[in-house]
Amino acid sequence: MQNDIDLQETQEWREAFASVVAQAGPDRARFILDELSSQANGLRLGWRPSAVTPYVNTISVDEQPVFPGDLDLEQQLASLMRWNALAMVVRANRLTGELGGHIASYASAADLFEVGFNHFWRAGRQGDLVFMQAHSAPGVYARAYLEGRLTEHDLSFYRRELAAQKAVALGEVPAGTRGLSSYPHPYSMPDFWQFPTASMGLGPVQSIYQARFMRYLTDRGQHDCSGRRVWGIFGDGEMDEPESMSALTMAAREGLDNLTWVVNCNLQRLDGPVRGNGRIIDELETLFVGAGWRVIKLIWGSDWDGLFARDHAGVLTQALGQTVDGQMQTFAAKDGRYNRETFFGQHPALAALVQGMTDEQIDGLKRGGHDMVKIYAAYAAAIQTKGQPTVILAHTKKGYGMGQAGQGRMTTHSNKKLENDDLLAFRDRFGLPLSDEQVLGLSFYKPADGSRPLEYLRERRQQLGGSLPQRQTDAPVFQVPEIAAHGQFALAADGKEMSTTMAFVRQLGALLKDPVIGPKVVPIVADEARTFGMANLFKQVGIYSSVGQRYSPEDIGSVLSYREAKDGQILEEGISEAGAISSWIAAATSYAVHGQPMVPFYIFYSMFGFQRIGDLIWAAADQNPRGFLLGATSGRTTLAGEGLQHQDGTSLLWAATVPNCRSYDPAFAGELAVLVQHGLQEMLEQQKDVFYYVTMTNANYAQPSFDLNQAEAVVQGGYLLKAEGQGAPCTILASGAVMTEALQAFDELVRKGRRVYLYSITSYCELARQAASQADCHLQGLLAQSQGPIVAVSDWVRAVPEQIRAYLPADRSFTVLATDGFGCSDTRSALREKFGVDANAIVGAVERIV
Ligand SMILES: Cc1ncc(C[n+]2csc(CCOP(=O)(O)OP(=O)(O)O)c2C)c(N)n1
Repeated sequence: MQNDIDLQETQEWREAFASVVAQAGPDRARFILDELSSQANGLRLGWRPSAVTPYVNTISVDEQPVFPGDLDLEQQLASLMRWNALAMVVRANRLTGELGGHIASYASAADLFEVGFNHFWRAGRQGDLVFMQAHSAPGVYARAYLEGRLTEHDLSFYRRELAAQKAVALGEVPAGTRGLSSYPHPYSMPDFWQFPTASMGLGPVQSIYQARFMRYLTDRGQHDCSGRRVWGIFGDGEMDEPESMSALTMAAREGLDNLTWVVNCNLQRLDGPVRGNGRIIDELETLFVGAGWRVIKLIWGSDWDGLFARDHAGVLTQALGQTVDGQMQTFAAKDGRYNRETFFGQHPALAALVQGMTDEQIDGLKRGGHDMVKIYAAYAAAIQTKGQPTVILAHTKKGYGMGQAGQGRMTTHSNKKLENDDLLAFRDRFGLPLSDEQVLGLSFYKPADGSRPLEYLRERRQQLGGSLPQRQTDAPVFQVPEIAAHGQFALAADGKEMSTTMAFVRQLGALLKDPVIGPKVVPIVADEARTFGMANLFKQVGIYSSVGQRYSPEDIGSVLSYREAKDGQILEEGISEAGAISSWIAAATSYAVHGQPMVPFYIFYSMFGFQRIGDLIWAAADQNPRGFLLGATSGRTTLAGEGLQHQDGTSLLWAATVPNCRSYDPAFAGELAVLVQHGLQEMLEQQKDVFYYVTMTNANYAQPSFDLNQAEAVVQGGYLLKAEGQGAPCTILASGAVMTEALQAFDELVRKGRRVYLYSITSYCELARQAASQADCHLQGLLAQSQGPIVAVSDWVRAVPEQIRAYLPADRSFTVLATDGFGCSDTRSALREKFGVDANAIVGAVERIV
């Protein structure tokens, strides 16, 4: 900032501008500023307006709507939530220090939650999608308790899901009592939590794509979501996650005014301040404004209004604007006297502002995120915003109300135990109707049924459509067409050469034409559609764009023309695997979120799947998704020239660790067709909570016709492909891309006088899972059809085939040829020779054994 070299001139400009605002109004004032700005740009002054506005509320006192609720009652209720949440965590940790839990986060966010719950967040299938900060979960449970959705017994099993089951079995607690999961986990509490947020950054990115997917469903005429909104309550520290920031511009570009984020800026994360030497609210304001969001700063509570009104010289705004967050945190931790001396004592004009206020009153000055009236004003403005998403930057104190024990303390995040004095002080601070005994015994508190507070709470929720969070899973069943309708070409391939990727794309094209299932299919790509030969779908079904196509594409006359359309079906997410999987999650959970089943097929470079966005896949699994992940160009040696960053030899191992993911490595188009058919039936007809990860490759080779009698075996993990020859027996297990090597080895060994059994193993994972759970398993029956030592060859790491070792007959030796290590750039044959997975290596391995 330059020094003012002519104070008088500056003052004249100021006055002139003030008079424009006063005489001609804000529109004219904005116009003049735009004009001046464009003049400055024309003169190349190198000037840009700052994206940061003063450290005050965006919504002025005059713009503030009247608070429509019973403020006293809502504050009382919030205090009860605070207490019950705290008691739940402290109780669990008195029992055993192992359980963990958080108090300070919800303590800072309680009012932000309460205003949402009482006035904005609508429940039900036409209601809102609310992403709730994970470590504020105790507060959400506390509310469910007051609403009568959870019992005192449930609360006493916070973070003890297994103990609750045992206690019920032993009759120690009433039937129906359940443990409460640490964080929002739909998998653990399927009728309660909707969206997992425990892995920071994944809630924010998913919330954006959920909002966009609602637009997609609406624009395509699949389901009207136009009345629904997405809300997200996130932490300011969480904004450091790359995923949190990854789709901000997309949300603005798509004009997602159905999306509101509330970032709880308590200025602290786990270890300490989010920006000790800076100011997170300013930083986020710049970022979000730059990305195209509306930013509403909710910084100060109502009791500051008078101070600002008297601050004619702007010293208060200036002093606040110069206080870094580390210092602001210290002000939160210290008492009124310290704040008077250290903050207001900086300048006589500041001191004058609080003259007449007691230290207690100074201590009680609220930050905006603790003032329900201000919060209501911000939320109301957010939902009226048109054409852009909104973020509310809410200033709060971490550990609000925890006094000496935690408010603003450096260590408050992990504080889960409070001393007796602190508990009593908490009671007094929030005026809780609890005796000393109840406080020290950490009794949960619930007003009597029929009492005004509880009636009010229930009325509010009734008005908003019922309780939240709430997950529903009922959805219509869709009839899947016969496999012949979309996979006949693969079943009767008759030696035709093609890759499994080509086969899949052809099948997908056919499925898209099915009158029932076709519209439900959601093809998703992250800028690799051409790589996988999907360009024909651009024309066939179009690429979704909320604004259609505003240009004439260069290839307009081509049959493969790049066609964007408002009712386009493909989600082309650009180079964002995090975005593409988030879209996939939105589609794969649509049956639960909207009661409208959709079938997403996300086709990606296999290497950039589990390895790149494995945690999002894990978060997806938590939501019981239904859909297909297709790892194209998979395998360590099949992608040839691309080198070690592209050659995927591990995803099948990752996939095996995800319980509700069925992973497959088909070798032939017919197998792939069967798997897609079976997956569709499981998801759409039987409504099973499963999702599929299926590998595909780009190697062209002869595809045999497929005998549908083997379909069930393909699904279970493998089948005997062929057996020939006379002589000493041997068995080869092969899958996916290296099946071609196994076929060559097969011929060679037969020629050399061996009896050879060749299996196509479509899933080691499925074979092993079944073998681990039942003695009479598919693997056992399968191997009974063959004899001799077993050699497994895989384009994946050794650990993939090794999954079945423990379940093999004791008299059969088992040798694994696999591709552990880094890939490199060369031809397929060179790579297969290097890793020892080519036909020669298979023959050699068999011959070495016997
Ligand atoms: C990906 C990931 N990394 C780390 C954590 C552990 N963790 C849980 S809460 C937290 C701090 C959160 O700070 P902030 O977002 O500011 O929220 P606050 O609790 O202050 O409201 C951390 C690091 C996590 N849950 N997820």
